[in-house]
Amino acid sequence: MSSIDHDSIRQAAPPGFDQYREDISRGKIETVEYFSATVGCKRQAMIYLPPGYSEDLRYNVLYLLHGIGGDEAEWYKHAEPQVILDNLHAERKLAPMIVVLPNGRAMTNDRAEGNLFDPNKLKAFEDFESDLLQDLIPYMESNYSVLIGRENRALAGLSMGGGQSLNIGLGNLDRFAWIGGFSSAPNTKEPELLVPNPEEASSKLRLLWLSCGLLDNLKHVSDRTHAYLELNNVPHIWYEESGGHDWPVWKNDLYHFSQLIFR
Ligand code: FER
Repeated sequence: MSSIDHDSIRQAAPPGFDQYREDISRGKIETVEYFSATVGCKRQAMIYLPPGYSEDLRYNVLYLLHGIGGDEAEWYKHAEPQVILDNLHAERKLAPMIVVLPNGRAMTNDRAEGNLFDPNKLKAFEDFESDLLQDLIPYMESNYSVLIGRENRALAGLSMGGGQSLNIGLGNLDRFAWIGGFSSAPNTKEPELLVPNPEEASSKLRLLWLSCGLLDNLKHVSDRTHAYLELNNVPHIWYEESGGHDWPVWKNDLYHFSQLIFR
């Protein structure tokens, strides 16, 4: 983390970062189904394969999580991550990586409908830990050409997915070395529970990213996490950005976070 230039990261992505460009190589987006023993049914995830994806190589994997109002297609529908990532690959700014967009609501009906704050639905965001670790990651590792070390796995997400990424990632540092919380929601554990052993976390993390829009009503969650990390000397990127609880912020986060991982 010490070699990172924080000030150059904490700037808005350059104009055009999310605009479709002609004449560049493109990745592929596909939807897969995997059996979840956690939930007891088939579940869906979307997958971005980078330009030139080849079974002859092995790839890092970023698991990128959605918010309370979304599902596995939320990032795709609102942020066109494949455009941002294709552009970055064209500029040679990304390490080879597959990006997986899971459905973080681990329950039989995992659609974002009805009362999104229903206790069963909130619990499903917690149950996703088992779905991710026991079902989806093994599915990816047996069906795609992926690297399987902790340094080859990143976990990030927005809002509920930011809370999930911090909770699951920091709770499983043997599985993830690169972790990002974008505008993390109140499902984020209290700092003392999130990082009970600051020294261990500091030595294992390759990147811990915390960001939030200055106009976001949930910013107190990120503030509290950042304050604890600061106090306990856990290296992390802290990025207070313009904007609210909204897509321009999360697209900007994806632009920056994706360039920092697997380095
Ligand atoms: C809450 C407010 C917002 C909460 C979750 C959210 C679990 C999630 C917002 C989002 O994902 O966009 O009190 O509690």
